[in-house]
Amino acid sequence: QVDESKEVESIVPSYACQRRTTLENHNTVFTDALSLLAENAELSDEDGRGVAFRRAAAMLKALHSPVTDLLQLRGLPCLGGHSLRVIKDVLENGASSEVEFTKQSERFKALKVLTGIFGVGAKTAERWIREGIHSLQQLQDSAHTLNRAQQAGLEHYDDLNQPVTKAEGDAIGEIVAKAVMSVLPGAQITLIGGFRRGKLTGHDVDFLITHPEEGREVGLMPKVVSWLESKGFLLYQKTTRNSYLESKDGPARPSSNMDRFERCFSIFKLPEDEKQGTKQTETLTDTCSLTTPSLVKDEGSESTKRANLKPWRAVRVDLVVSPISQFAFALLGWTGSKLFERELRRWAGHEKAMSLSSHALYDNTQSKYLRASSEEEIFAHLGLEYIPPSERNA
Ligand code: TTP
Ligand code: MN
Ligand code: MN
Ligand code: MN
Repeated sequence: QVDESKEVESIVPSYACQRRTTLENHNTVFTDALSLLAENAELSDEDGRGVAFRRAAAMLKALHSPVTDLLQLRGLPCLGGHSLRVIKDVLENGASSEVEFTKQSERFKALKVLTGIFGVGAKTAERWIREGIHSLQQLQDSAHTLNRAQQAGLEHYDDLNQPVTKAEGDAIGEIVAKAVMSVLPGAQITLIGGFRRGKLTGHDVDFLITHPEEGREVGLMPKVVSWLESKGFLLYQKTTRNSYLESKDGPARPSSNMDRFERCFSIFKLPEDEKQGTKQTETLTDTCSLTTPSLVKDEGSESTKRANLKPWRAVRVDLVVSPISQFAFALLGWTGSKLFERELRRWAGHEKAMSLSSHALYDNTQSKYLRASSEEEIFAHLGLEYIPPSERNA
């Protein structure tokens, strides 16, 4: 007796990597609520609950019309009892009481503020909160010594918590390209992460670097970093060398989801003039006010930073270097979304007896690695329909 016209979708596959999820979302009131509960669970070291909320939210993102009645959810996958209660609450009351309670809670607010510092994870934040530290001021007043990443994170807190625009991402791409071409002509740079999926803003900018000749990419990162440092583009950087070749546990079975490429987590100093690029004339007045000597003189002070009157902005940038033989796997693994990646690996393991990582795909039945030089080939190996980056926004 379900009203067919009210049904939002007849068949929705249960793995996010089987679905096309664009940025257009007809169910934001539900997905925002579930995402907040997922975030709270992740910040509270309850990853299982976090994934359950993320899966429920992702399923709703894939629907083509708004859910207006619980009956429409019959037969849809990924909805556990807890998620259904949240959806029901939103449908009946316009908001979820659990979400509202969580948002107001001192604990959640403190976790958000503290993990908003680059270099501070859920565990560290939790420890500080137990000591009564709930704000940046309390942290600064405490006796805690911060590591180099956290010091940089605190120093550039406001900039790093302001979303990065696509224009800023492109400006950084030009700088990275100049650096890479200066130290290894012929190398290739690809925008990855959220911007490759078509997002208009992100929390950082991600790039994958390779060279068409296998082996030429070895040792590239320190050279790129030196070039960037010599030009004053880096406020912070931590380079990790490739640990893939030395590992003993087999390439497709890493001890964690972290891959082992040569990589660099950094904070860029993006000058305003680079950021504005060709639009410089339109924003001439802004540019002039930014370089007024009386304002520049004040550059380091807290108040100036908060008013953002300095002629540059701090932006988080991730750089990854991959050998060409692993490029397709690295590209697929670093394009996201995080849930889409997790679902690809779950599909590979549970449905195909394969192990997928950002380095390789291993077929446990045939006991061999499956090669691929494009993302399309990897989807084909996995028996999945190809999903382009813009539809991986699960
Ligand atoms: P993020 O940059 O964290 O996420 P994002 O680009 O999707 O979102 P945002 O716009 O907020 O920046 O990660 C990008 C992808 O890289 C994501 O799919 C996970 C993957 N990744 C790894 O494979 N290994 C890692 O160590 C990290 C940090 C990310
Ligand atoms: Mn739609
Ligand atoms: Mn990103
Ligand atoms: Mn990133």
